[in-house]
Amino acid sequence: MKFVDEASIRVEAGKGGNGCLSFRREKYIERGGPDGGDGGAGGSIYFVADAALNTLVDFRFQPRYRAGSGESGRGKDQTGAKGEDLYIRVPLGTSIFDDENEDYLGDVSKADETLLIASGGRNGLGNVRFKSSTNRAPRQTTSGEPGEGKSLRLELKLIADVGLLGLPNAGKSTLIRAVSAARPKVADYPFTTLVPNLGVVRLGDHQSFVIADIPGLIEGAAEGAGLGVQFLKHLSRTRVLLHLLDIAPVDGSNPVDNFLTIERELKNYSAGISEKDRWVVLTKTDLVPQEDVAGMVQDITEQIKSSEVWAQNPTKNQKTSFFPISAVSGEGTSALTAAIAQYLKALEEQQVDDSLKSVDEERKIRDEVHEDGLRRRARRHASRQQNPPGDDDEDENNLVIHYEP
Ligand SMILES: Nc1nc2c(ncn2[C@@H]2O[C@H](COP(=O)(O)OP(=O)(O)OP(=O)(O)O)[C@@H](O)[C@H]2O)c(=O)[nH]1
Ligand SMILES: [Mg+2]
Repeated sequence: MKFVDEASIRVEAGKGGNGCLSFRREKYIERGGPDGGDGGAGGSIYFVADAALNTLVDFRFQPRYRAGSGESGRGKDQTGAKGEDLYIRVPLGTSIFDDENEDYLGDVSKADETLLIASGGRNGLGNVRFKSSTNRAPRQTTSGEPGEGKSLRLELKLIADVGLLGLPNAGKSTLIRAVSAARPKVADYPFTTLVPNLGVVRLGDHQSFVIADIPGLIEGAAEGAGLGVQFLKHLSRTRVLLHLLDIAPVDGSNPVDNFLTIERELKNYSAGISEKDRWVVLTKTDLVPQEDVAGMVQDITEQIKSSEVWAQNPTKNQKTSFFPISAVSGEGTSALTAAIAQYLKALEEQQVDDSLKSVDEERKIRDEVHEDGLRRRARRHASRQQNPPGDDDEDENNLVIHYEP
């Protein structure tokens, strides 16, 4: 299963400035001749790859982009200033398509790589340009040309940074709904979630991360019981797992036992996954009297920390490992997302130094995205020609997160 982030945007490069019609007029100089300068060229629009971005969510809030127009030329043969170029920052691996004819326009895959996407309009010429031996006083100028305008579709294959796990009904889907634009179904029966959902959590301009909600796990999951195990592999690329634990389960079960059940399954399933950083999130704190929350959290925390499973948890020394939240009242959710963002940022900074291993992996992923994008494009194009618009086919293996402008 692949997760694809999409955004539709409109870009308009700047118009070229008009040429100027002017004649030199100075005391004692008669018929000074033409001196109207050229206009400035319109600004162009470029994409530039930014390693610090990892989703297209910002484009949801700003779907239109314009570069500066060139200024008109002036007398005394002065050229108008060039319109300012616009650089739009996109995550590494973003593929760009023309939204109208489905043409593939390119992608940016290395940090700071730029791609010209819409050229600024050509500048107009001033009348000084048209001077000739036969026409000493030309009144001719040309206008600046409009810049290129394009409707674009951006695509990015998303890799979840954060994975949610827990028993059915632990509140995974409710949490992802509370912190992102994802809208998975929520209900008070187990196995509400049948396929993974991805949510993009946005913490302000240029800061976002991706969180994956997978179906609940149950005892025996590692041997195939329930649904969850086939989705565990999607968590293999996440950087931190949140283990969600209902603080007061309606079935009367003990949260600590529930925690141990899931941890055992993880261990049985794969060493790789069970060694991932893991935080404990105690959910539904609004269901217990407020004055009891702190005591219960402390109690559960202590019991978990004294368990054998916890002793083997490689992240056991982290101070930030326990988060009480209520996705319904919102209590504790921003503290959680802020801690995740900070954690991911710290990891990113570390990886700048020792990322050689992941370079190959990233390249592979990008190649995949690229080819995948082309295939999807071709399919969509074919289907548009066969079917009336609106009958869009989406590859059933791709889950698309599309931000409508
Ligand atoms: N009061 C309260 N109820 C919650 C909270 N979070 C989830 N719930 C309820 O718990 C039930 C299960 O929530 P889901 O988010 O569907 O749980 P899930 O972990 O996604 O469950 P599965 O998809 O079945 O694995 C629903 O009835 C939710 O309304 C919370 O913070 N407070
Ligand atoms: Mg769910």
